Formats: sequence, C-alpha cells, structure tokens
Amino acid sequence: MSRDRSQTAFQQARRLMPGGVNSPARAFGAVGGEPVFIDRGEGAYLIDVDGNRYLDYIGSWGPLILGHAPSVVIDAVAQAATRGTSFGAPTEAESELAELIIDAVPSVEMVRLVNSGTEATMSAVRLARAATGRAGIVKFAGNYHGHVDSLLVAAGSSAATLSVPNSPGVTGGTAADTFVLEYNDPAGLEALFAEHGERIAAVIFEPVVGNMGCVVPTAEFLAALESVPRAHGALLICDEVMTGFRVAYGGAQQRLGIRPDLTTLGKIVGGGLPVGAYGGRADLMQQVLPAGEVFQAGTLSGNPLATAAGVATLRALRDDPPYDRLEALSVRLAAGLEQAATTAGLPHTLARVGSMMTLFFNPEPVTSWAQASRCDTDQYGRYFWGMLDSGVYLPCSQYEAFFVSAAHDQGDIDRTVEAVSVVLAEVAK
Ligand code: KE4
Repeated sequence: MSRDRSQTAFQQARRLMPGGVNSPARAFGAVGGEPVFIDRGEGAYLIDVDGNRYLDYIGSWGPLILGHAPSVVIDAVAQAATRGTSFGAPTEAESELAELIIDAVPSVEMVRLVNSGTEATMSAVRLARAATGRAGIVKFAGNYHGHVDSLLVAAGSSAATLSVPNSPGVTGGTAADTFVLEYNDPAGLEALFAEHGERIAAVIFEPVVGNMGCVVPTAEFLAALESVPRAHGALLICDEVMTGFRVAYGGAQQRLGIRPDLTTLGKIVGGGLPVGAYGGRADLMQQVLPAGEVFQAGTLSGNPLATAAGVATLRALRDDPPYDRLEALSVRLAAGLEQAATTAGLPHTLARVGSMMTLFFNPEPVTSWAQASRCDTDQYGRYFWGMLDSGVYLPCSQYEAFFVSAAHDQGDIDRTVEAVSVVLAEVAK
C-alpha cells in the first residue's frame, strides 16, 4: 500500500500548520507514523490521495452517522449554496434545525446554535455560572468537552481534587474554579459537594464517554449525577456532542432516562458541517443575550449551509431511523472483535453503546480513567497499523470511540472481522 503522496503532502503541511494538521487528533501521534491525506469519502469508505480505499470507522469523529457524502445532505447543501452562504441575519432554516433538536432531545426546551462542540460547552458553562452566581465547575477525568480553557484541566495532586491546567496557556486562576473527579464514582461526587457544594455552578459530563474510549456510566453514578448537584443548587450539563443522535435519536439522555438542566450538542447535528448547539430549560436559556444578559455570539452561528446539512441529517434520522440496523451491525462487529481478541489470547475488554464502541487492550472492564490509563497502547498502535494496512480506518488512539454508520453493511462488518482476526494474531506474537 503506497502512501507516497500522503507523505509528500504531510511534509508540505508541516511547514504550514502546527504538526501539519488542524486538529491534533488527526496526527497519528498516539500510534506513531504519519497520517494519510484523504481525497474523498464515499459511503462507508475513505479514499486517500494515493488511491487507497479504507473502510471508515471514524466518520469524522462522529458526525457522519449517514456515511460520507449522503445524497440527502449533499443535495441540501448544494441547493442552499445557490442562494448564498451566509447572511448574518436570521433565516427560517435555523428555526427548522432548532425545532428538530427540541422535538428530539427530551430535556431541551430552547436551544442556541453555535459552530462547534467547544463553543457549545463553553457557552453552557458560562450560562450555568451566570444562572447560579457561582464559579465552580466539576468535570471527570477522561471526559473531553472541547478546548475550553476552564475544562482543559487535569486532576490535581491534592486530595481536594483541585485541578491543574493540562495545557500551557491555561492559567492557574482558570483551573482554580474547576474540580476533577473520577467517572463512575458516586461517593467522590457526594464528598466533593459536601465540602464545596455551595460554590459549584454545574457538573458537566459525557453520558456515555467517548474520549477515554467508550465508557458506560453505572446506574448509581447516573442517579448521583441527577440528585447530588441539585441538592446543592448546582446544575447538570450533559455533554452529548458525541452521543447526541448517535446512541438514540434523543441521545444518551433518552436511552438512559436522565434529565439534565442543559445539554450540549455537535457533530451529527451539523451532518459534517460546523454546527454546535446548547440548550435545555427555557428559564435558563432565556437568560442568554438578547433575551437575557449572558453574552454569547457568532458570525457564522446557524449559517445556511451548516443548517441545511444539519436539517437534512436529522430529518433522515427521524423519518427513517437507522438505529435498529446500526445495533445489529454493531453487535455483529463487537462479537467478531471479542472473538478475534480471545482467539489471539490478548487481554481485552470491549465496551459498546449502540454504534459507538472501543476495544480496550486491557484485561479489566474500563469504568474510569484510572483503568483506561493502564491500557497497552503499544498493542493498540500495532492493531491500528495492521488494520490500516488491511484497509480499515480506525481511530488513531486507544482513547477514542469508533463508530458504525448507516452506510456500512454486513459485508463490511464481516470483512472487518476477517481482517481483525489476522491482525490481532500478529499483535499477540
Ligand atoms: P468540537 O469543538 O471538536 O466540535 O467538540 C468538542 C467536543 C465536546 N464534547 C465531546 C464529548 C467531544 O467528543 C468533543 C470533540 N470530540 C473529539 C474526538 N473525541 C473531536 C476530534 C478532534 O478534536 O479533532
């Protein structure tokens, strides 16, 4: 499999952009080697600039639940483009997308469209702080909510779970208002609120984690998330940027039966174009400018092309839900992966919710970052490259979920299982 043109492209890109990429997730840093440059996507497949075809399980890190270039989306975007790309003025398409989101997501009564998941979580945190008059935010290790300064923090050394910046440029002052706990630790949440409850504005969490690999919440943890913050006057922010419209049409909150105060969305709601959204209780959202006084703005928020892609995508998911078929394909794939790892004698666990899943190179079930961080990432790297050379495009990190799309079929799944059986046998040597 020649990747000469990708290598040339990468050398050129590295002279122009930091690390040659516009998001570090794409740089293959966690698995070594150099990224492939993509020429086009077709259904479940990516074709790189050297003409190699890959069965794609990333789907642009989640947005492409319908696969690459679905005609419903391409036609909608092309049609919208003939009328102009952006007006900086309200359009009816924004109301269409807002209404689709409100009708789908149980806890969302009002919504504001932005341009990314990061903008959504940043704005939801600001709103929670304004609505409660408090500064403290609680997040969980291994949960990622975009590159928001106050959320780019890691568990601090102190037992008080005070956090420390985990990026240069994030100030100690910013980190001082953020607490980091272990996911799936109800006692830790209760203890933190017992000590600091009166200064906490909100808890933000991934309802099914994708960003340390797929990690499923326990019922006890979900119960604590719904009761403990509220007992102390704090809000619950459910970050569904990855799970929204992925694990169910109504997101993880519909599947798990939870009701947060605010929800953040991204990825699928834009159908591959830049859309984020935050929404929830009307009494909270009415505090956002110009209805209220909490500032948030954006030149291209709700722009006609992105809303056209989002509306087309959500209508397709609403009118012809793919979730049962995605479940059947995902069950088949998960069984194949587990069988291959077991036959190869590799310690592993697999976590899956709907069409998002992760094969962990770890003998223990992964329920928090403490376990996730003990995965054998060298084995993962060999698995990644073996699959890539077999024409299967998996996330370039153990700590990312991967996805089945509606464009995948049973033949794709079976070819993937055949490849993984050969690759994992090699990894085990
Ligand atoms: P964006 O700003 O990248 O649109 O969304 C940030 C975000 C917020 N919340 C959750 C739960 C997310 O998963 C993300 C973004 N996810 C990563 C992949 N795990 C995006 C990939 C990338 O950064 O390139």
